[in-house]
Amino acid sequence: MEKTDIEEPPQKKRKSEGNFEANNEILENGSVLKRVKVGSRKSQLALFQSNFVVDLLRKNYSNISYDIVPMSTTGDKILDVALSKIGEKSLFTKELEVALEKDEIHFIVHSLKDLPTSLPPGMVIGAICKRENPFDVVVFSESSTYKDLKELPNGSVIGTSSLRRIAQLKKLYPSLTFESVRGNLNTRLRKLDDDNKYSALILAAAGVIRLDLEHRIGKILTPSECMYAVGQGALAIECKADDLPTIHLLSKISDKDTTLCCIAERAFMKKLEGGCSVPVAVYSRILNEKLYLKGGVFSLDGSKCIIEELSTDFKVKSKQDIKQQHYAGIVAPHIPHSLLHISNQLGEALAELLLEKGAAAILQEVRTNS
Ligand code: DPM
Repeated sequence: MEKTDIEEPPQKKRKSEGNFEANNEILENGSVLKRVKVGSRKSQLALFQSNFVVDLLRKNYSNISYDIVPMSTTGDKILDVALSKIGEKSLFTKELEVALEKDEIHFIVHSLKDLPTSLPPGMVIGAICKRENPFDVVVFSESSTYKDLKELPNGSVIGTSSLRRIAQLKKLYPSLTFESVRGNLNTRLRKLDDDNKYSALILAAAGVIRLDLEHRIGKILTPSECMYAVGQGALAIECKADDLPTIHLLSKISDKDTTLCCIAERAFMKKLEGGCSVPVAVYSRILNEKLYLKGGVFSLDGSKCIIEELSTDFKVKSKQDIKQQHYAGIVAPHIPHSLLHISNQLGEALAELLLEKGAAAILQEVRTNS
């Protein structure tokens, strides 16, 4: 049976896939990438994450040598102000991206949730690795005997500067007080254990687990208590859009399901025009070839919220001619383009649904008041 042009949109895109194939051969010979430089923030977590990615790459390309180049960023330097008050979008990324632009490094390893949905011109997310536990957790002070937020006495102070966490938890636990706590993970834990000020911290499980502090997790928050930040728990690797050898190298360590979930989450965020400092939260998963995305927008005290869920079937083939090259900054030449497209559409559709229900007014109010 002959297939029509319209039923076979992926053919068109194969052209660029062909280029990636060609680069594979060059790469296997080691003639293009012999020495790979990896830009990283200097924090313990960032260095762990960069080393984690290098270890994954080494398993696939053992003949390449890898150097990690640590750098300080604006976000690392300003420690006394809550993140939502600083108001610059690429706080933790700018200095690293300048080095990437100048070809001083091949790529940067980021926590995906710290990457804005619009990257600087010429930059893309070349791969997203398999997601660590995406949920938030409660960490109690070392001397605490409490096991859940609901047990804490009225007025207990919870350390977090995330508007997303505060909004969702204030709604559930109006008697708790939330205060900003900055610094890297170990500094925060020291403040929790030594200061007597905080009863508990809310942290991303992923960071706690990566630093081998899993034993400090008091409780994992379920999505009905606190949905997570867009991209939370996933590592993203940023590189130049035209650096095909690096994009090919990275495709070996990309995780398909994580990439599709994160495309949906980021498309949702992008359409809502949310940034890392607005109370927008998600929960996504892939089950039986279906992608589910739940998303919420909250007022600062959580008293107003809009939460909806949509799903999409990966078995239904998209018949559209897909021209898009990246989705909220993400490229994935090794994943069928129709799947990337469907995931992106799901995120946008969910954002549109929330906007229809009044999300814009809530976000506007948050921006005026925070
Ligand atoms: C972003 C937020 C926070 C980080 C806001 C949010 C938390 C700030 C705070 C966008 N980035 O989540 O609503 O608690 O004061 C950050 C962490 C990780 C990456 C630490 C954490 C590790 C987990 C990961 C900070 N960025 O959230 O506990 O890689 O996803």
